[in-house]
Amino acid sequence: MGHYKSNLRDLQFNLFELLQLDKVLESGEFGDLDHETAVDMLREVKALAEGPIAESFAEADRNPPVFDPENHSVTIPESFKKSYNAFIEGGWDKIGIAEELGGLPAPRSLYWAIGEMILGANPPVFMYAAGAGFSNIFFNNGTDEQKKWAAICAERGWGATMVLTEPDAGSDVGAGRTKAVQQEDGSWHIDGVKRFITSADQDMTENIFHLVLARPEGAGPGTKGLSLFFVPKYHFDFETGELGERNGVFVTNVEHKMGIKASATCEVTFGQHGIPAKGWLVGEVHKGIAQMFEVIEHARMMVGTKAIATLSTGYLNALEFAKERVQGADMTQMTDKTAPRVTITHHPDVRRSLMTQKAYAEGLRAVYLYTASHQDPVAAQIVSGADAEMAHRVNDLLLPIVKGVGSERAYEKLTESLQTLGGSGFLQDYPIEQYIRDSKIDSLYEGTTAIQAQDFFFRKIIRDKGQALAHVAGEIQKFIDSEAGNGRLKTERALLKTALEDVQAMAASLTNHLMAAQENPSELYKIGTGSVRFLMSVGDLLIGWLLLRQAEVALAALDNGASDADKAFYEGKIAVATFFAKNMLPLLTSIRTVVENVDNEIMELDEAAF
Ligand code: ST9
Ligand code: FAD
Repeated sequence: MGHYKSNLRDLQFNLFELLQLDKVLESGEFGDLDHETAVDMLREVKALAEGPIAESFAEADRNPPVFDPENHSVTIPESFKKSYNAFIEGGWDKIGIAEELGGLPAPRSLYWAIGEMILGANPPVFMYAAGAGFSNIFFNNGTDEQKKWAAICAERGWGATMVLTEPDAGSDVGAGRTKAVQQEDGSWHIDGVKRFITSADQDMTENIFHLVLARPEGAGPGTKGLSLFFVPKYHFDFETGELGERNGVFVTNVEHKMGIKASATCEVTFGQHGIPAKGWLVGEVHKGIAQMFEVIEHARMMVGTKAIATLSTGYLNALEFAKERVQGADMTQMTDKTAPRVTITHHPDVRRSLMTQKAYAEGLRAVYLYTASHQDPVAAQIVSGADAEMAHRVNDLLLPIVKGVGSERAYEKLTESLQTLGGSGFLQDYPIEQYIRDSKIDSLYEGTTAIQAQDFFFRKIIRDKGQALAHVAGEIQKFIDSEAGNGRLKTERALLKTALEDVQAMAASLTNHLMAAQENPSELYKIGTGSVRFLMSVGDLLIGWLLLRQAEVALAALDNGASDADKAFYEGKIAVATFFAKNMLPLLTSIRTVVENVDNEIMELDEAAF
């Protein structure tokens, strides 16, 4: 048995019992795709993920890709190539991609459920295989001519990258200095050095195309002055796809990292090795940052799902260990030295820890799948009554939660998974130390948590005039006011009500600072100080709400006579929702107090005092 433990039962529960995927499929929006096919796909991916995809997880971590500085090339370990090929040969990289590119349209919730299992088993497989997804975005944004190139990229299975970051332009993408100079033939020469570029070289695909942000000569400052360019590693015949000369884009370093070592993180130099780095303006329009954000939105969803997937397998590994490890006596017999020794699942603190891990793993899974349901208008209508415009807004609102809260909570709770194993958790004999190393990146790339928190407040709430937030809060309020659970979830609904009020008070408090900032700009600092706490609090509110909705479904299933095989699953759903409501939601009241009392003392403090 490999390291990866999927949770197909919970995925199916979310998709079919909570989010009504059957109704979405019956809408006809996704052609012939029906319940049986969707379930078959999930089962097949589970087997693939737990088998060949997971197989190289540890091996490629211990023997990561090798960089050859002379040839500017990266060699991927053979073990990893097998995992990658297993994914590609199954055609899984084409799920959710336009039919014109050889794809199979699928609901986003199903797409991300499949993604979760691959990302939990071996995240870099999903990342290297993102070429088809990138082709899809290039296809959507390209000129008619470029759409043909996108089809070639997808058909020939080329790798792809997103190229934003520079040594002096990380969070502040608009500080990028890489420039673009237009040529007489309509192409552009790109000149500059980018760093930290994922998958910028590998020896698994015949070509790689880079989507690069660069500043055309004379363009203005900041992100709005950036344009998006298509820059292939090898030139190719635009009609046949046949490869031509090497383009002047070279990998000039590969980083040594804490985790996701199988994923090559590269410095990429454009146009500085005697050959121009030729690029083409995507869509022939200078809308670089908006176009790149189409990629970023998918990538943020991917990062959050990756983190959540890792927490889930971390929890299930910890659970398996805990059920077998015998240590100490039952607490009620702690003074009797002859008392029988018990498995550690008998100890209250181990149970507290396991239930915490379960709550965040399953709660965050519900959050990302609820978000994914708002990426298809037809699904959003069924799930929350949102029309197409509101669905878009809700997805925008929830992306920083999936990414920011998913990554922070997963990393934090994975330390609980490791703790469950005691000293053994610290060893490489078990996967959890690698899970922790591999998941730390999730709160960093694709916008750090601070950036997610600011995006959430300023763009997703204030700029949206609170519309999406009000829609989601309305759904939560409906649940609070309902008779969900037939009287059996009363205490929990009361706790949820307080949590909603706490979060609304935090939002009001931050909004007051924003208004006060018109008079006194330093009031903005208070938003900066409180925004991550606010983001995390909204995350807990959503987790609490969705777990309780799951408990409602579980109670009904038990009332209707669930099978023996399902009984424990449903009981677990009720228990975890109650646990979260009683143990986590009340903490929001104290965070509310902290947020409401944020002052500027730390901003006024001399740096020397830190
Ligand atoms: C990275 C990659 O870290 C790591 C992993 C790579 C793995 C690759 C594999 C990926 C697989 C997944 C993809 C597969 C695809 C599947 C497809 C399947 C079909 N939402 O606020 P302003 C835009 S990469 C949307 O003034 P500043 C908007 O156009 C590096 N758009 O910002 C806006 O204009 P307007 C990642 C947004 O102050 C304009 O930007 N690096 C959003 O100029 C300006 O907005 C980062 O993420 C949004 N939320 O710049 C950088 N926000 O307002 C993090 C902005 O008119 N830093 N726009 O609409 C930030 O995000 C900064 O806040 C900043 C600030 C750069 C946006
Ligand atoms: P900085 O921006 O310097 O941030 C440092 C600290 O300051 C952080 O804690 C941050 O939260 C904080 N901070 C910065 N600005 C603000 C602010 N305005 N308000 C509050 N806090 C702030 N980039 C790509 O373009 N393509 C890739 O494929 C890619 N892959 C990556 C893979 C890996 C393994 C890594 C490590 C990075 C990758 N990146 C990629 C870059 C990644 O997106 C950046 O590292 C990230 O955006 C943060 O930028 P930075 O590292 O320069 O940190």
